Amino acid sequence: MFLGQVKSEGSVIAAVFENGLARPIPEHNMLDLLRRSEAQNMTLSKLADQLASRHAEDIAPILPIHPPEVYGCGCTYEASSSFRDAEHGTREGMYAHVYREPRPEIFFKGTSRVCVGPGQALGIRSDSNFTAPEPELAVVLGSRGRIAGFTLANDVSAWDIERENALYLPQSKMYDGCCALGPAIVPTEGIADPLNLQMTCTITRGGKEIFSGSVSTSKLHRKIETLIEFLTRSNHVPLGTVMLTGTGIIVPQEGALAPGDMVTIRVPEIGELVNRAAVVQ
Ligand code: DO4
Ligand code: MG
Repeated sequence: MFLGQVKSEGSVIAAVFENGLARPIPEHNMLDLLRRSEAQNMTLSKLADQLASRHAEDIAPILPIHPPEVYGCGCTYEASSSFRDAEHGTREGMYAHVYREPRPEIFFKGTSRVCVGPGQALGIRSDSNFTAPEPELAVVLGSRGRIAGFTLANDVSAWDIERENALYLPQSKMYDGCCALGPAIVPTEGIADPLNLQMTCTITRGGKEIFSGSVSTSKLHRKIETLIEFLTRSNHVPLGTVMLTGTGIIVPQEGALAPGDMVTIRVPEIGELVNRAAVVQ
């Protein structure tokens, strides 16, 4: 089942997506639905199916959830840590250390304010010359770190700013439009093995593909439960928090995002997240 949100008569409401159409869930947004599924001890899929209108409408999906908090995990794939060590000018092996050690890298990515949904503009900082998409599997958390579902994320980041100095990481990671989520949330019960998903990413410019990459989530070097355990240690994240699990696809400098570029991230079991890049002034 594909769950998400739509805009209807000026309000954001949850919906079930089927065959390109939406079955709205009146009087609930995705956070309400999550809360209610826990209160009623019912799976998200069962509750959504029970509450969704029988009448399917042609309404486009928007941001599938308005997360109160978003976190990113880093250097969880070898490709990300070795790329960053190779190009970074500061401490040798800093990223390999994080890849290897039991404690993962986890950073605050922002709130729903910086998130964009399918079809919305991804941000490029006005002071960055090398902003890259980071295609990632994202986990939607219920209360007490329970996995409620999975979605796709683009942890778009200003790599030149991160490269200049490691202490600039928050500026490379957090700004308007820095996190795309969607197109839908697949409830936990709908993904047999989150560590066996094939992810692809393409960037097209003027209709021409300038980058294409892929990775299997089997290359994720951590258990998702371990990432959640560190995230929620002494940090009681609220229901609806989204955690990005790190990128395994690295875009070369030639693929640095330019305004108008279209970024597509795809996992067949979750869908296709498509966003156009735009400079944020
Ligand atoms: O330390 C830099 C961030 C790494 C990251 O976001 C990733 O590996 O996905
Ligand atoms: Mg990332």
